[in-house]
Amino acid sequence: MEKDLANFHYPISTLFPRASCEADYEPFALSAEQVEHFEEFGYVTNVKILEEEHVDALNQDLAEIADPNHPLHHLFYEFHSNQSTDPDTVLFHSLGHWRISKSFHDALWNPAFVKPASQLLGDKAVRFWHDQLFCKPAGHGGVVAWHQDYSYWVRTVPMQHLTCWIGLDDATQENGCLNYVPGSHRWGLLERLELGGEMDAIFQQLNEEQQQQIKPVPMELKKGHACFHHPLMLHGSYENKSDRSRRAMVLNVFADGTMSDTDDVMLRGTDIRIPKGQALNTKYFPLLKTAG
Ligand SMILES: O=C(O)CCC(=O)C(=O)O
Repeated sequence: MEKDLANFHYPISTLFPRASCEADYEPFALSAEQVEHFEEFGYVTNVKILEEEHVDALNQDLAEIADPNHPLHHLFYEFHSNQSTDPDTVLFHSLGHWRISKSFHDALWNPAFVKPASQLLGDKAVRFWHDQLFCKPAGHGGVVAWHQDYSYWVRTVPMQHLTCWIGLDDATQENGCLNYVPGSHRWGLLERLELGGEMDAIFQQLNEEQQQQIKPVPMELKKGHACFHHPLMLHGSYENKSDRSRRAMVLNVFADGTMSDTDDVMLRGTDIRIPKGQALNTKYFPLLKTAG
């Protein structure tokens, strides 16, 4: 019988280095300048998270779980083989693969990820929220429209969330890398829109001053490298018309103590519920690192 890996709240393979005390995390710490950059601009980039062997293992698992006939397919929270609203382009997007693949499961506890995450959350304990895969095939990869992550997460309070985007291919402007609008994390919460829809749709919600400040910065990154962003950072990515695929894994976390603000389903595509006012601390939201 195949297992639901959500039942394991620790790494189950030897793929990633292990950290059992604060000193083990230190080699992976961000510098004070990197943390300041995050606070000022809402992001920090070019953080190495994965070695070549990790990227290879993750890409191998990705190829297996992308098959809708995979025996554990029912454990995905969401699985969109194409979330693009443009019939001529493809955007693969999934959530929940940490329950299915050992390498994606163990990547949550990778100290190269959790140490920077805890620093950017103010040295608080880090809890897993959910994972995502965003893959754009060569030639006809679709856009991810400009958006703020927290606009999809308002059922969780307070806002103390963080996103880590990790390249599983080299990401460049040609193959549709992620783009940020630095400083937009101070613009307040905007309305959520269709992720695979019209690229610039959200700009209609901005005032004139904000519109003038839209100077997107492309996050060109070598595979295995990451950028972290604030939950209100305006971000999106353009089409992939190149001859290279652009695969990425995304890890979403929040500071321990984050609570449900709804009695409805917490994660779309599941029946996972946390009563309003209670902390998200059940088996679907494992603790990844204590405060440090
Ligand atoms: O991979 C992309 O192009 C979009 C990623 C994204 O929206 C996110 O990390 O929140």
